[in-house]
Amino acid sequence: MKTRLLLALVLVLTLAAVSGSASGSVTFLRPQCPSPSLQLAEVPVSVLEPVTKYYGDIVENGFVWLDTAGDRWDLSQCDLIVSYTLDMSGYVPPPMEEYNEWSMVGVGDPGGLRGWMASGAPEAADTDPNDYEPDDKLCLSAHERYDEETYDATDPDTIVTPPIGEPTDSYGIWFDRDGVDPLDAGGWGMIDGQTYNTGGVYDVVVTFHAIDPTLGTMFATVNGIQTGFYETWRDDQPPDYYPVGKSVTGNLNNLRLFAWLKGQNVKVYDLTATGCSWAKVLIPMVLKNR
Ligand SMILES: [Ca+2]
Ligand SMILES: [Ca+2]
Ligand SMILES: [Ca+2]
Repeated sequence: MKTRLLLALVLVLTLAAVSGSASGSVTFLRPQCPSPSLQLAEVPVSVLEPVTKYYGDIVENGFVWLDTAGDRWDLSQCDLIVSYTLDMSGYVPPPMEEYNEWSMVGVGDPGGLRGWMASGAPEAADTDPNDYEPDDKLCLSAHERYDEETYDATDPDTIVTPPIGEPTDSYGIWFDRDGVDPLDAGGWGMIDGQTYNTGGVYDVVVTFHAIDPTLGTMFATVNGIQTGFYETWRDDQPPDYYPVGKSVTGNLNNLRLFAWLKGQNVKVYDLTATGCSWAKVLIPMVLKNR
């Protein structure tokens, strides 16, 4: 009896072994060890060499951030140069400054708008093709420091206190759309098509520069003209302070370009920026399971 039971048990075990090996279904359960897994993570990647972005034309009034949400300009890596052609030729506001609209092109950080070129045409309605009289005004502006009184940079790394000079005697801020008289045309720095006879069209270049991560400067040219201020007006000599710029504060490693066009028919063409940028990109990251 014992012999029969033993044979039956051997037979069952043998059949089980053959069946398992034939089907390949025999598995051995073991405790699972922690294993790493691949996941996508969003990280900022810097571009250390200057790159150029072309944003094209802006032909509608309104505010727009031009860089995508994850793209930022980093002044700690290199200067940012913003250029565009401003066309105010179709904009003639009523001849009182409070009716003029100011357009803006510049940079902001997550805290708000930081530095920009403001442009308007407060004197365009009152014009004389045979005399030098201002029409259009282009002035660098910073957060809560909007006008000529707050120009305070004498070179990209030098900020002076108090700000520079008498702002009413300026060069390179006011422009005449039409002609001037011969005496004015012979004055220092008077250039046909650049300071007068502009037609209301301006090639603007603004260079943003960081002194440290939160303090920098901006300098502009308009139709190739640098900005300056006289202590006492003289039409035969360059300005006493020339070129001049304006300080800018903010998170200068985290800037986005913006435009805010106001005024009927005001347009911006060929908006372009060259500088060092970083962008948030998705890259595979090995993350350890706990
Ligand atoms: Ca004029
Ligand atoms: Ca004129
Ligand atoms: Ca005028």
